Parts: sequence; structure tokens; C-alpha cells
Amino acid sequence: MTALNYQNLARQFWRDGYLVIEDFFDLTLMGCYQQLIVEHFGSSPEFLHTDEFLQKSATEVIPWFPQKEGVDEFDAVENDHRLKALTEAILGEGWYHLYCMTMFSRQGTKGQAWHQDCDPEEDENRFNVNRLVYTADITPEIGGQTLVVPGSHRRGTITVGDVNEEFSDQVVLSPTKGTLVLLHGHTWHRVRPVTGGYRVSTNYRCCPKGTPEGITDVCVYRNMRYQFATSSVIEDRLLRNAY
Ligand SMILES: O=C(O)CCC(=O)C(=O)O
Ligand SMILES: [Fe+2]
Repeated sequence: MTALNYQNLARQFWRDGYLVIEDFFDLTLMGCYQQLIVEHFGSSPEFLHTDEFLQKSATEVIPWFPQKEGVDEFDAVENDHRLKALTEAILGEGWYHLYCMTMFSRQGTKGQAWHQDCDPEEDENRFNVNRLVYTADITPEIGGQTLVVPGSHRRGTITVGDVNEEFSDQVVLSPTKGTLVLLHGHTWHRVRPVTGGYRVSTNYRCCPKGTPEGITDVCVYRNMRYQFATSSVIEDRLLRNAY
């Protein structure tokens, strides 16, 4: 990969609310991660979320936090100097790494409905940033493309409506092995259904200095606000709009 211009990339991130850099990570490292992830999940992992969440959010993703279990191999991406420099160019001094979360979806699962990882209504200036690492290609056969709406990180809370609506201004990302995708937590995003094999992505979440660690506890979908700490729907947005 050619030398990176961090300032240009940071400008692009702030303009669009996301940034894609192909061939960012070493393929051997990606292969190692993919193997560890597949070994961890096995072929048919159980879901960890409540039935209500799975049903309402149209989301079927199983998380794993490898660093919390002492799987040190996952430190390599966190410590990557280029990733650190790029994150600093975007977020400024004092930003911090929240956690590394691997996400696994089996064939025949729904992916993820449109959402924002944290709530702009809570505080429009507070947010997380997803640093997504793809350890295997997202192919047409597998499905599970990541959809984003450019510039939506400046549009406040995601509108109420169909949880899987096709937006005319959405962009479809099909990241390949070794691709880095940076995504602002307020940017509207979605993952298409997984139609073949299985889908894996790994998120090195981070946030600016001073952001509370629980920033992603409440996630905003088009139909609800969901709190992970209590595994509960804290607001039915469809009901609120019915009156
Ligand atoms: O796996 C992806 O491509 C996106 C996952 C996502 O929504 C997130 O990490 O917040
Ligand atoms: Fe997300």
C-alpha cells in the first residue's frame, strides 16, 4: 500500500461519515484472525441476544470480545501505528480504544437493520467510531454487504420507517480481506442478509477523549431504541409516531 495521507483521509471521513481503505492489513494476519474467529464460533453458534431484540431489530449477529479472553493476537491491529495515526488525525489527541468485537453471522441470517450505534439525541457531539476489519471477502455469494448513507452522521437521529428500506442515496460496500472501514457511530448503516457461508467482521471501536465508555449502550433503530446493558427495548419509535 502506498503511503497514507492521514489529513486527507480524515477530511474524507468527516465529509462522508465513513472511509474505506482497501488492502490496509496484511493478508497473513487476516488469515490468522479468520482462523481464530471460526475456531471460536464453530459451525453453529447460539445467539446471545434476547428473542425480542432479534425479532424487533431484524439483527442476527453474535458478538465475541477476544481481547477480553486474553486472545493476544488481536492486539496487533489495535497497536498498528498507521491505524493509530489515522484515528488520531480523525479524532484528535486523547482518543481511546473501547474494545475489539468480532461479529459472526451464519448463512440464512438477517444481517443488521438500519441503525446508529449511539444516540445523537442524547448528545450530538458524543459518538463512537467503528474501525472495521474484514478478515475475509464479502462476496455476492455470501451477501452481508455493509450499507451506509453518506453524510448521515450530520442528519441527527435516523428517521422512523421500514427497518430494511433501500435508500436512494445509500452506498453498498463489499469489503475484501484486509480492508479497513471507518464508520462514525451516527452514520446510518445496515448489513444485508447473509445468503451463503458465513460472515465475519471485527470492530476495533474507539471514541474521542471524554466520551463515556457506555456510549454504545443505547443503539437507535428505525423502529426502536435498544439498550444492551438491560437487554431491553427502551422506546418503541413506531408507537410514538402513531399518535
Ligand atoms: O459488520 C459490519 O460491516 C458493520 C457492523 C456494525 O454495524 C457495527 O460494527 O457497528
Ligand atoms: Fe453498527
